Amino acid sequence: MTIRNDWTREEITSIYNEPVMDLIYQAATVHRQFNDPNEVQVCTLLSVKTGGCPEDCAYCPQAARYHTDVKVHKLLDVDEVLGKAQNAKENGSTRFCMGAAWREVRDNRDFDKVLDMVKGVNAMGMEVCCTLGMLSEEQAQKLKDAGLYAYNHNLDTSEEHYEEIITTRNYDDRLDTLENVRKAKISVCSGGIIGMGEDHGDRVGMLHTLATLPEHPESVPVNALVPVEGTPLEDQPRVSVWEMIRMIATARIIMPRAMVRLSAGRVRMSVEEQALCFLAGANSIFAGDELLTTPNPDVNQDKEMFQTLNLKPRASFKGAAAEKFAMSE
Ligand code: SAM
Ligand code: DTB
Ligand code: SF4
Repeated sequence: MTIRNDWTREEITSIYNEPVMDLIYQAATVHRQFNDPNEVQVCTLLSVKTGGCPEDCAYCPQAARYHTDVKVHKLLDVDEVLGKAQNAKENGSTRFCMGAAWREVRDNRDFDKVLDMVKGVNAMGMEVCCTLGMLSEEQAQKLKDAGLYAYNHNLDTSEEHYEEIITTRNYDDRLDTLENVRKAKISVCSGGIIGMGEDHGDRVGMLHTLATLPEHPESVPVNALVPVEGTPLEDQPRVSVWEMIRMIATARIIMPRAMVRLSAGRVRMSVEEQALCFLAGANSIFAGDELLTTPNPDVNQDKEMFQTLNLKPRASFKGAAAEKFAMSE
């Protein structure tokens, strides 16, 4: 099977709409051709700067304009972050992702601190990832020079639905940042959220944009909206697990080498439901009691799930990204 960047919307629509059993079977088959289906990467997230964000992303508890319970916090100290990274490593994580509630990176002392965090985590031998908002080509290069392995920047939804969710920036801004990340030879992590009032066509549209980029993202997070009180999307109904499965399976089939990450929303899923997501091609989770600001399953519950399903934690620097990008050291 070859890697294709010329998928049409129609092709993706017909995959997405396959009967569930056929869809899972096809995704599982593709998954096995490219990955060890019993391996799941364990990653840890840390919010290094929380809340007070000027953007208006309708899903986000960290936007300053919504009244949520998030505890606003300025940028953490480098030592504190490195301590948490060390903890994450000891708990089996092989990727550490630092998030900041910024619209964009600015060339200031906070950015210098983040560069130090990146250096420190890279020196621990973990894949280091950041999600800091929009980024220029020069800033991407600075992060690369500090040892950044991956950059997360989600498309979140389709281009058509984007303005229903965010008005303070547009889809092209997002795509420009992804291009800047690519140019700096940083591994690209980009996916989205379901359950924000989009229709099936929007989901297909987002997957189509990702799968027809000049190169597929090496990492595609699939999030289920975590509705947070105080945000415009607080009353959105919960998405069914079958919709998560359709997203994951379709992403797996059209971007076979990507890491497909079962991201936000696990806290409301049973082990059985998560197992179906792994069968459909998800091969990564975020572990730890919190994602950035919202709850995540208990670490011990996840350890038990790995035992029950005989899953092996996946090592760092493996797969499509590792072949393309320099490893740590
Ligand atoms: N400020 C940066 C940005 O927007 O790119 C980085 C941090 S932002 C919190 C990272 C991602 O978290 C968002 O793109 C979105 O996909 C996800 N996210 C935020 N709030 C969420 C929620 N309530 N449910 C699911 N995913 C969420
Ligand atoms: C992604 O797609 N999901 C993660 C990670 N990338 C940065 C973040 C999910 C955040 C969920 C809401 C919160 O905890 O604040
Ligand atoms: Fe800010 Fe990112 Fe939240 Fe949007 S998603 S409000 S940019 S922290």
